[in-house]
Amino acid sequence: MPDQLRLLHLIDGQWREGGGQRFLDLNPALPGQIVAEGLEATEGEVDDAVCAARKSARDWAATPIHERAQVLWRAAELLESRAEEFGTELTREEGKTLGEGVGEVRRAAQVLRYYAGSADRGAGEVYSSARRGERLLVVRRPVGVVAAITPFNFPIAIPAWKIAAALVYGNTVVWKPAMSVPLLAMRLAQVFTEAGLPNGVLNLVYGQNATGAALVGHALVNAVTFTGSTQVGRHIAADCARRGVSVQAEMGGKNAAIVLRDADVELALDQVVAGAFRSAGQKCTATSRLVLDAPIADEFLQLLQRRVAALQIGDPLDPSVNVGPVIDGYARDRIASEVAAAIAAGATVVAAADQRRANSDDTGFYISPTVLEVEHPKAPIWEREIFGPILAVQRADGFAQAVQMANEGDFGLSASIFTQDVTAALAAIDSIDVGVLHVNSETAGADPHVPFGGLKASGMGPKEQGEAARDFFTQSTTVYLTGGRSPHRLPFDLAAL
Ligand code: UN1
Repeated sequence: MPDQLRLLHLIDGQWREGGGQRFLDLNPALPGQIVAEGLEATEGEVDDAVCAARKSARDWAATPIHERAQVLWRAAELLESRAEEFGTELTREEGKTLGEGVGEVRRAAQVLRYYAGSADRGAGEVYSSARRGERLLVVRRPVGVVAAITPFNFPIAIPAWKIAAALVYGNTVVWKPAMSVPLLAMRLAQVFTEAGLPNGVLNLVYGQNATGAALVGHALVNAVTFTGSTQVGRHIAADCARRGVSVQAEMGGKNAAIVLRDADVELALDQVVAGAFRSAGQKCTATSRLVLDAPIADEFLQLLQRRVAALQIGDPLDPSVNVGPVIDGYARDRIASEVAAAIAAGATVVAAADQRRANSDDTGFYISPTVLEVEHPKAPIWEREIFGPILAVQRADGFAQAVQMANEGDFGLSASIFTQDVTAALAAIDSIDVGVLHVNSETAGADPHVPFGGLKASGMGPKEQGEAARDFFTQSTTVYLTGGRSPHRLPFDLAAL
């Protein structure tokens, strides 16, 4: 069992110190505070991890899926029983509020249970044959060794939905988490080992981009699952395509909420505020654009201004805080400069939060939730992913223009439409180019039993979660099955039975 503050790699079932550079896991609300520390993996250690995954792949694939699922059930129970403890650690290293941190650990448990349930679901398909005495089967087999690269913003939920899916379908995994959230990575790996996962089936290595490159470029890796920026995702996908390695990349978003003139304004306000500012806007599914139907725009902005002004910013462990810090100083400075550039280019601040909690430390990486109205349809703040608590607003003249605005730019992850008009909702389904559409709810959120992922520049390869996960984490073999005897030479008369 690893020491609380020491970040150890998990390689072939052994908790090991890395042989590389020292790294620190810092609290973004109190940057002087070290949450945990460790040493990065060397390239040799990445190789050890991949070789361990390769070595254990055959046995794990041959283990009945119900036994593999048992490990997931036990891991889910362990997560559930430690949700408060791990949720607090999550908040300390990532900065989302404690409620969100604990909620995310519980969500990870729910994800594990969903995949454990795969053991009792269909394992392929059966088709009729055009020939007598034959059946056609489509069976599913594991892909082999999966490399998982995960982002900082969901330190345990995203890893859970990649790793649980990979494992239950019989693959082995080498995982490199984002370097700002290594502690929750170790916690998830720990619960898997405590739940009885055999050595080498899940391996965990910490490191920067070079470690990620050594992992995804390793000759023994068969598939890569990635969540992060579009730039990195496309780079990985191109490299994988060259080598014939399958890849799933879940990338950026610039997600619009459309509020039509007939919407329930209070509901829309609640959902827009939650979608834009929970997790300090650091979700690829966050609401980062608001399209207001012109007749209600002034009223909506006035009410939004009040809601935003009431948000409490500060240490996310304080239960009265609504918005914690962003992940690090680099993110804070980048977001601040995007906002300054937008204002210099003509955007107007229509709402901003300024309620800093007294107990929050000024060195924390805080960005005030801000709503900016933009006039120019091609303004960078309208099209670029900012990944912070920043909401850009435009006014539209009715449904058609609103949809056009929501579709602007390269991304196509999620969108919301607020309306009570079924005709408009149905038209939205066919005309908003996104992988996830919410009608009268916020743009964020992803249930484990349905596909999750984006269109356009937001996604590449099969989607995550639900049955879509099975498509990525297995490969199919089509079997033409006959009994080996000609129908004329059966030892009985089939027609007479
Ligand atoms: C959610 O909206 O709850 O990185 C999940 C992200 C997405 C997951 C979003 N891959 O924000």
